[in-house]
Amino acid sequence: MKIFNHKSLFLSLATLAMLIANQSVFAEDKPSSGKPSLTKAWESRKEFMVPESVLYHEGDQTLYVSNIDGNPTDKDGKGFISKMSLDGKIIKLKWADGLNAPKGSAIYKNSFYVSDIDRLVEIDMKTGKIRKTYPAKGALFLNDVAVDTEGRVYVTDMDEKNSAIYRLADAKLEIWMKGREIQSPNGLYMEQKKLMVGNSGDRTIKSVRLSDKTVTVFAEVRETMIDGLRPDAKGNYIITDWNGRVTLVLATGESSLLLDTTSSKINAADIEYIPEKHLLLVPTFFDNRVVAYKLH
Ligand SMILES: [Ca+2]
Ligand SMILES: [Ca+2]
Repeated sequence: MKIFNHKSLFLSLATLAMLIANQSVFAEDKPSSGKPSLTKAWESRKEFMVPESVLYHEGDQTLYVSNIDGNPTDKDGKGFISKMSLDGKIIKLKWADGLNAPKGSAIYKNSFYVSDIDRLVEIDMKTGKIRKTYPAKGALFLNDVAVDTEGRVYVTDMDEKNSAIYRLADAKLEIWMKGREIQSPNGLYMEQKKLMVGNSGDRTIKSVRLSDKTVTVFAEVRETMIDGLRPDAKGNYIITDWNGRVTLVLATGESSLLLDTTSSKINAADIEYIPEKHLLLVPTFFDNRVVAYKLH
C-alpha cells in the first residue's frame, strides 16, 4: 500500500480546492428555480461619467458605453463614448469625444450613431472620429437609437413637449412618427420589420411596422418609465426604469421584477442584453459603473 507523501497530499488538496471552486462557479450558472432571476457577473471600475447606454457589437466583441459627463441636457462639450471588454475591462475610456450628452446608440457597417440632445452624431467605427452631425429640428431630449437593415436610423425624443421618433434616411433627419401613439418614447429595439418602442408616456411597449407604421401594443407595464428595451430572444422584453428597476415583460403581459436598486439610489439606464451569453449590462448613470448580470 502506498502512503501519501506531503507532495501528493498537497496536490490532492489543491485538486480538491479547484474542484470546489469550479463547482461553485458552475452552481452560479445554473438556474435556481423556474422564476427568472439575475446573478451578478461583474462590475466595472467606477470610471465612467454618467453612463446612460451600453451597446454590444458582435463584430468586435466589444461594449460601447455612452457617457453623458454632466447634466443630461447640457451642451457642455463634455460627453464621450468608451470601449469596454465583455468581462468589464475599460479598453479605451475616451474612444470618441467632443459630444455633449450622448445617450442611445446603434451601429451600421462602419458607422456608430449616437443621439446627442438635439442632434444625431455619426462616428467612424475605425477611428472614433466624428464624421457627421445631423441636427434634429425641434428636438429637446433625444434618447435611444436603432437602425434597420437598410441603414436608416431611428431616434426617439422623450421630451413630452416634442414626443416623436425621428428618422435619418438619405442623409436627412426628419420626424418619422408623432401623435397619440407616441408619448415620451425612450427605449428602441429593431426587430425584423418592426420597431419596438418603449413608450414611457402611456407605459406601453409598442411595435411599429416599418412599412406602414401600423402600431400594435405588445404589453402594458406598471413602470413609470421605460428606459432600456431589449428582447430576451424568447419572445419577451427586458425593460429598465431609470430609478433602478429591471423587469422582464412576458409576451403574456405578465411581468417579473429582476432587479431593484432604488433603495441604494443606483440607477438602471439603457441596458444591453446578449442572449447567447445570457449577459445583461446595466449602466448605472450617477453611480458611474456598468454592472453585468447573468439572466437565468
Ligand atoms: Ca455632458
Ligand atoms: Ca435611454
